[in-house]
Amino acid sequence: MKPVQLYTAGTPNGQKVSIMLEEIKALNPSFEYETHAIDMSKNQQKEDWFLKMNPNGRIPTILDPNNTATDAEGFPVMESLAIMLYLEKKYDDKHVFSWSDSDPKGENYRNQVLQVTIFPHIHSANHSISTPVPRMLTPFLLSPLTSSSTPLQWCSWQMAGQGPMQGQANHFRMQAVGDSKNVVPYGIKRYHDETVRLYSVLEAGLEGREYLVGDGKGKYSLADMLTFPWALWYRFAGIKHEEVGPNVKAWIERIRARPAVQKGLEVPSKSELLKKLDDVSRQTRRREKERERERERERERERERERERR
Ligand SMILES: N[C@@H](CCC(=O)N[C@@H](CS)C(=O)NCC(=O)O)C(=O)O
Repeated sequence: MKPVQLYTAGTPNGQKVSIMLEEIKALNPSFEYETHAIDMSKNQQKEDWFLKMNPNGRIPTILDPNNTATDAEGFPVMESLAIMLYLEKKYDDKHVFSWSDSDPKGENYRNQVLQVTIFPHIHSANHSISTPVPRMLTPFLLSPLTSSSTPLQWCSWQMAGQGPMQGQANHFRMQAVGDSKNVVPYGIKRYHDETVRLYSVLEAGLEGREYLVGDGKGKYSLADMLTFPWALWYRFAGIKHEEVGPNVKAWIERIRARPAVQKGLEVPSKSELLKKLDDVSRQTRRREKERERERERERERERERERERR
């Protein structure tokens, strides 16, 4: 087997794919991949050689030299979800990170997938619509029939909701500030609030569960791999610690504990920003504990005063 070629940069979209490649490698030691770091500050993703593989000129992109059915050099895949579905089909044949197509109820699942998949696009296209996504998703999340469609639902939610919205929140906060005269407060607030709303959807989806999809507490799947890197970077988009619920935070830690995830996060290189985010998280946790201790001391003082009064 030849190594799959990965073209990436240290961003959440890139990390989705490097995490999946590391997970596949952990399953199958004969599987290999090679990384090509793309320097986005030099716009390498817009160079001709790159556009031949990915006409959209964005990372991540893979080229699979083991698949020469349509091109002797290999099969190029763009778009993180398409890449992950491709990798899953080709290199996770035991469906460790997904569910089998041979399920007799598969056609129903696919139909449900289509119903829900189209829906989130409405809200990214039309900002005047306030979407009842939790209500739409609830019957599917609760149904025991949906274990193979729910990964796609969550994947669509990620691709059409969390990724674009948090990406815009991030853009307005981190990149648009340089052109401050053009910054529109409405835009900043719009994307921030929408991202916070999406985190509440994620929080509800994780209620009583360890992973997004599957029976019982769920099974770690590509839906988690796809959603996790963005969730990990929430601070980068200006989402505050207290705007993210406890289920999401616990899920982030659970996934981050996986060795393949740790390796995948360091592709193409160790991120200084991620280290800074970690430091901020540690400081916040410390401050939260201090505040909790102070509240406990205040409660104790109150009890003491109550005793003295009696
Ligand atoms: N929907 C795409 C988004 C890819 C994307 O936005 N990539 C960004 C980095 S995270 C990029 O390549 N930006 C450079 C550019 O737009 O030129 C996916 O999921 O793969």
